[in-house]
Amino acid sequence: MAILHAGIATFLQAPPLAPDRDALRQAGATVGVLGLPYDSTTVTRPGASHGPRAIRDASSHFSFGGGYHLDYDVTISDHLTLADCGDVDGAPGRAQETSDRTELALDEIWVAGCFPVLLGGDHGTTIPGARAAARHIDGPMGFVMFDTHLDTAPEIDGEPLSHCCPAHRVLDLPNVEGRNMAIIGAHGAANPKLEKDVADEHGISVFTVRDIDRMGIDEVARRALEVAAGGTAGVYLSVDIDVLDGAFAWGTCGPEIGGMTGRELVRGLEIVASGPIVAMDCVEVAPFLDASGNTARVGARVVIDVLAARAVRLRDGAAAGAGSAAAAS
Ligand SMILES: [Mn+2]
Repeated sequence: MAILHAGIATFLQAPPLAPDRDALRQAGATVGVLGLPYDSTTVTRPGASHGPRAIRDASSHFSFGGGYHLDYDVTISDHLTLADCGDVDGAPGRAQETSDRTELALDEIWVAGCFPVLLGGDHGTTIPGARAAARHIDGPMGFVMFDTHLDTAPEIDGEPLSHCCPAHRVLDLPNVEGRNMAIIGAHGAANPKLEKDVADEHGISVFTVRDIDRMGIDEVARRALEVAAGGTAGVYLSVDIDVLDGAFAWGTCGPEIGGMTGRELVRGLEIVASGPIVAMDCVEVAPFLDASGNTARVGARVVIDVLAARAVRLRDGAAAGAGSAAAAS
């Protein structure tokens, strides 16, 4: 293909397929990409509901050569067969109904033995994503979240599925312990004291931007993976694009100065995704807040990098654990 953005705008030009176990199995899919165009729980600037389509569109810029990634020296399509399962049809104003519909679609992707990739949507997207993962893996689950915010709020004005609550809902899961949860890149003036208290009380490992300055991203990412993978059957990975400094990705609900650099995120993802990741999401890309299109492009790279890391694991024979967890459910 000469013009990279020709054809149907699926993720990395994967074939569009319904989130249906039989269709996915028939196609031999090993990765199911699902969008959740929903931002009804956002407490400030909305727009992340347009994230999935913008990320798909931006992904076309990386779609040549079967997804060869120079950093990893691997071609994604040599080891993974992607299917784009389209978007969940959310229920405007009804977060619970939307979350339930998302879990149903994810169940199909899991039962088909595919690695689920969820494109948000606001950070409430992680709640059905992690709930589905926790149901389908065989044993305790770990959790790594890249985020400027702790997102451990118990509820926001009575709404437990708010985009300020994903880490708390993960904490509520029967097979997740706070000691297996790590947050990378927290910083700044938009973290309520209550959320810090919740993280401390439950023993969540919080690695701030200052920890990254002090220890370096390699050490921070290595420790986060150790926390999440130690004694668990797999790790759920959530990436809030706002973990980056606002200079790198301003098309998001709550960008802030003082965040991670692009290089730190690239390196952090490489290390964390070298571990037993069983499902992932990339959230809070709000394309209308970034007329340049760059934030969506960064979101696409986040997913592509994790897929490249997964391809490397498969090539090197280390992903048997994650694969069999999906196949067994
Ligand atoms: Mn955030």
